[in-house]
Amino acid sequence: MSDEVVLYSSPMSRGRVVHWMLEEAGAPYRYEMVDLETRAHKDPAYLAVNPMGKVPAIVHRGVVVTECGAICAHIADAFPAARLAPPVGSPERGAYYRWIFFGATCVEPAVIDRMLARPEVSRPSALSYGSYEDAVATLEAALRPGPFLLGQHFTAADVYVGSQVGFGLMVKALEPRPVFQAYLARVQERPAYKRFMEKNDQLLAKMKKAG
Ligand SMILES: N[C@@H](CCC(=O)N[C@@H](CS)C(=O)NCC(=O)O)C(=O)O
Repeated sequence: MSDEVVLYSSPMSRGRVVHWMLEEAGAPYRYEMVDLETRAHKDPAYLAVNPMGKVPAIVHRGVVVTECGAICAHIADAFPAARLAPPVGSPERGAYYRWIFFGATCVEPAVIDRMLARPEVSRPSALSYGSYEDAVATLEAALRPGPFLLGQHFTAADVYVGSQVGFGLMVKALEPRPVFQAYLARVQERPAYKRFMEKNDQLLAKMKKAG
């Protein structure tokens, strides 16, 4: 079976996280454009891949994987030569899972709720992230020792959480605290990030020209 990863994505979407991850992993991949402007993500052909009608999704070794955090974790394991995940069962693996899941269940909803200025809820303790302030303070404390979430070793957790920090700062839903800015600058210096950005810009230009 081919080891090629098929990435269904759009250059202005969360699919950017997975595109960067594929470059970090050195994985063979094919980019399938799903144009959100033309609502291609709601076409029956794409809904057969991801019934949520959302990007990104990947198909790898015959299996569909959705959800950016899960995709990053899967790619790290499937392409171990890039050493983007600590060994299964190691103490570091626990921390690695912690920050990927924290990204998905705390950072992302806290940042999106703030960006959308969603009204306060009557029972914040029922929210997975509790309060925006607690989620952001916890993220800052996790990033402060540096250089990466797990210390010296860059992992898939940094691709995922680094992408969220980048998005949060861009839309001003995260305060530009020095810890966030320094971490973002560090992860964006990586050659794989630069390769991804260059390819993403080309895809964006191609999409605009076609549309
Ligand atoms: N939980 C998903 C979220 C994916 C998502 O919301 N993607 C957006 C683009 S950034 C989308 O496809 N939106 C189109 C829509 O919902 O109609 C993940 O982490 O991958």
